[in-house]
Amino acid sequence: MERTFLAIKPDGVQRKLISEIIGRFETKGFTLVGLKFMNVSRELAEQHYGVHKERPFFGSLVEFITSGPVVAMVWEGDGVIAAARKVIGATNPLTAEPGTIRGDLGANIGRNLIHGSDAPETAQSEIALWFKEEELVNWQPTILSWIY
Ligand code: RTP
Ligand code: MG
Repeated sequence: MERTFLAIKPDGVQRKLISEIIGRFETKGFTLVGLKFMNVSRELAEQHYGVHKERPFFGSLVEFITSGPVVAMVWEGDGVIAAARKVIGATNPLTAEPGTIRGDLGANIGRNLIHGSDAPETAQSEIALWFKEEELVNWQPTILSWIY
């Protein structure tokens, strides 16, 4: 089954939105297989956002993601990579659709609450970057037969 990497960014943690955000993926029907509350080192931040290295906002992006604890997660489900991006909404919360996390709860492109992997390749590399294999829990909730 497909897996994706999601992280509640420091603004989501500071604004006490952890349960609100996690709840949206739980109630949707996806399965949590990895979860940790952690500070992000500069090295991890620079690797995670390496694709944006040449962009003007790279420095502030790294500053922000290392500014306080984040909730790093791996979620599992059919089509979860693209579906989670839909649940999250567009990068800029000001244009993100109502009903999405960013559309409902955010107001600033630099403070958009949550990260989600954007493709199968990035999901795979981000999961490997943030989690050791033994930190992931291989399980299937029995309720799954009611969803699939
Ligand atoms: P993320 O990687 O955090 O899930 O966000 P995303 O895919 O929706 O957006 P991406 O293009 O990957 O950009 C990464 C983060 O950089 C910040 N950003 N600022 N023009 C700007 O000022 C600008 N563009 C992007 C956002 O915080 C975005 O989440
Ligand atoms: Mg991205």
